[in-house]
Amino acid sequence: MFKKVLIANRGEVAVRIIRACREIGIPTVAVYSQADANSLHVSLATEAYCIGPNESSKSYLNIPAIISAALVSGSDAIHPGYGFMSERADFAEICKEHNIKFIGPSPESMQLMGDKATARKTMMSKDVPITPGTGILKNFEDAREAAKKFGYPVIIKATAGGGGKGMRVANNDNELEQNINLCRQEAEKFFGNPDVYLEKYLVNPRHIEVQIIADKYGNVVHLGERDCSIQRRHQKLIEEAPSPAVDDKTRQKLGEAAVRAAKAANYEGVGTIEFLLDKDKNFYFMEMNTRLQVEHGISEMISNVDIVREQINIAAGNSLSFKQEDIKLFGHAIECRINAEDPDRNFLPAPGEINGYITPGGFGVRVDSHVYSGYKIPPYYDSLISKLMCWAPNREEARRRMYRALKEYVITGVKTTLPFYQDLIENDVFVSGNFDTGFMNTYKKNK
Ligand code: MV4
Repeated sequence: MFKKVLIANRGEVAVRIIRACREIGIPTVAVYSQADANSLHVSLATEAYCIGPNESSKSYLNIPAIISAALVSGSDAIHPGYGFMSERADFAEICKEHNIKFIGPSPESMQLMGDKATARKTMMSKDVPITPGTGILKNFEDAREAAKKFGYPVIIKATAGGGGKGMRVANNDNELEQNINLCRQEAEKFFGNPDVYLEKYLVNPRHIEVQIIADKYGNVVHLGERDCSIQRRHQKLIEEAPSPAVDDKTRQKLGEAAVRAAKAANYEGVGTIEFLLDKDKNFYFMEMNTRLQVEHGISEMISNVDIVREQINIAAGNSLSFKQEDIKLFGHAIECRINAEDPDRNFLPAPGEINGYITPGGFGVRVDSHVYSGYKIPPYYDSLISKLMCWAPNREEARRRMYRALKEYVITGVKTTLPFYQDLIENDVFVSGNFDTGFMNTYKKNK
């Protein structure tokens, strides 16, 4: 096992990882920006190093500072959490050069999945269903012919994009030409790679993702799916596991496809295969997230697998401690991402000092957070305060437990999204479970 693990992250995920390390018995190293000196991850870790000023670019994205902290502290592994360095193949490579284990997949798997056109080709070769689409576009004529074949609408995607960045929908030939040009310009500017390709555009699908875990010996196990359809501008708001739209047969097929996808990428570690699901229960590979995800906790609740503990174990070279047939999914879990944002002002970030804080509790309730009463939410990073997760034997009981927990939760001093969720959780469409990625476009708060 590792001697010491450095956590190259902040906030609730840093706390989550420190807790897992402590339970395994590994000393931890926190790194923090000046703005985070009073953050919980700093006090919970065995040691802590300030790695730079407030801005992420000078601290949590500052590779020389992070590597220096790892070397000075004698850390033999770095956990990147999510965001920041978590999907940076170049960072994983630098870790390797310094004999530090990057807790995640190899730089090669990250690169393969980071390029969407290559990822699609890889999936196709392993019979993982993908949406009808093209390879990298060579000229406009090819694009127009492909669009004619698939039928409008089509979506133009930057091969270097992902998570909703670098994509545009086109409804006719005119929009196609315009949007290909815009998409190429943006892709060049943001990713340094102008390559784009086309896919047939699925209108309001569900976003379904499958959690997988792979060890370095080629064993891959999935933990079922999460439904993340309720999102706003590609920010997930509420997630649940299992999906109300996935029956046992579809779950089996999704799981098997996800395992094939991970094997195709020669994947090691924890990862997520993202699919779109249409009304006829057809699913299509979208992308693979080669990191621990924010919403991993709801999969933990229904599978009883400690995903972060398992992730660290695998990175240390151990084999998976269970087989697919050992995984029995039980019950239903829902997560609300509680943010310091004003839901009445278009979710405008609302940093500031939390002056009162009472968390909900009780059976089946979990709150993952780095905040406390008196904590000042800095304006420099994302505004996640906590993840409130509720488990129950079935969806309706989990939903009612979530309603109860949301009503118990007190956060004062800053505006939060708690009232938004208290309303959403009672919404008829949400109650029915019959929603898709278009949900937030039609959802209106009825005051
Ligand atoms: C799509 C799509 C429809 N058709 N691809 C957005 C995030 C990225 N992972 C893929 N995305 C989409 N790709 C085809 N061929 C619709 C989306 C999409 C979406 C996907 C999941 C959750 C929310 C979304 C919101 C808008 C668009």
